[in-house]
Amino acid sequence: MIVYFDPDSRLHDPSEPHRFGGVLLPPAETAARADRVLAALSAVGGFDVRRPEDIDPDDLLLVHDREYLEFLRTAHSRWREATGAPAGGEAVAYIRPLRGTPWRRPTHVDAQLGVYSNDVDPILEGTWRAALSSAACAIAASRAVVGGERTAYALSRPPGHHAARATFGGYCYLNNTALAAAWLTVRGLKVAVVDVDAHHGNGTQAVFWNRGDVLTVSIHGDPEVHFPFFTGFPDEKGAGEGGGANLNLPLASGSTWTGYRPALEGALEAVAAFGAEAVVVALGVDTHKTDGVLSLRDDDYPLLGRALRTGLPTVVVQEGGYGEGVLEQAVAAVLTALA
Ligand code: Q9C
Ligand code: ZN
Repeated sequence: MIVYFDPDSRLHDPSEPHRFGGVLLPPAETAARADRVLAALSAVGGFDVRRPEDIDPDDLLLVHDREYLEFLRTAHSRWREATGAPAGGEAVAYIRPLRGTPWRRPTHVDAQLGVYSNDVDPILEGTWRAALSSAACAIAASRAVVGGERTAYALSRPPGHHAARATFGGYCYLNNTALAAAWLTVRGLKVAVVDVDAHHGNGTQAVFWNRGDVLTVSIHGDPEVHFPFFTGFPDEKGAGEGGGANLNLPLASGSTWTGYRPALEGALEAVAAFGAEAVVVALGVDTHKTDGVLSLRDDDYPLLGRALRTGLPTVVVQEGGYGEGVLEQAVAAVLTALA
C-alpha cells in the first residue's frame, strides 16, 4: 500500500501543557506520533512511503474559506509582532465573541484567534506549513486512488476532522478528510466518508452538511460525555440537498467491539445504500481503551480493517490515536487487514 508522509509535518510539535481536569497535561498530538506510525509500518513491511507533491492552493478552497486560510498562514508572525512573543511561542485564544449580541470583525490577532478557533489549540511558527503538508498527503492519496490504486494511506498530522470551513480545534487546522472527499467529488465520484475516530467528525459534518454528493458517517463515543459535545447525535441528518446524507452513530462510553461491530455494519450498509463510488476512511484509532472514550482492544483492529474492505476505491486518512505503543500497532493492523 502507498503511504503518503511529509516531513514538514514535524514543524507542528506543540509542547505547552493545557489544563484538563484540574491538572496540566502535555500535548497528546505531537510530531512523534507520525514517527511511531512510520516505524511500525516499516517493521510490518509492504508499505511504500512517499512524499506528496505540494498541495495546489486552490484545492484548499474546496473546503476552507479564503480569509481563514490567510489567517492560518499569517497568524503566528502577526501574533509575534503584536505581542513581542518569541519565535518558539505558542499562540492560543483567550477571548471569544459574546454570543447573542452583534460583534465587530476584529483586526487584532488575539481576537481573531478566538474567532477562528473553538478550542485551546495553539498556532506555532510551523503550524501552517505542517497543516499544508498534512493536507497534501490526503490529496496525494486521493490522486493515487483515482489513478487506479485500490487503497492509499495518508499519514496526515496534524489531524483534520474537527476543522470546519473557518474554524480550528480538536488538534485540527485543515480538514484533510474533507479535502480528500471534496477532491474526489471534483473527479465526478459520489463519496462516502466513514469516520471511525472515537470523537464525532464535527468539522467534516459541517463542511458537507448541505451537500448531497458526500455521505458523512461518524461512529464515536457518546457526545453527551465526550468531546466535541455539541454535535454527533443521531438526529443530525444534514439539510437541503444534504438532507439524509449525514449519519451519526454514537456509542455508549466504554463500548467494546460487541457494541462497535453493529454500528460499523450499519455505517457500511449506509455507504452501499448511498451508492458511493469511493470511500474516505477517517482513521482515528483513539477508540482503543487506552485513550479513554471507547474500549476497543488490540485484536479488534484487524477486524476493523477487514470490515472496511468494501471493494470501493478507498483513501485512508489518519485522524486521532495517541496511546504509546497502541496507536502505531492499531494503525498497522487496520492497514494490513485492509490491504
Ligand atoms: N483530556 C482528535 O482525536 N480533548 N481530536 C482534550 C484532553 C481534545 C481529539 C482533552 C480531543 C480532540 C483528532
Ligand atoms: Zn479523536
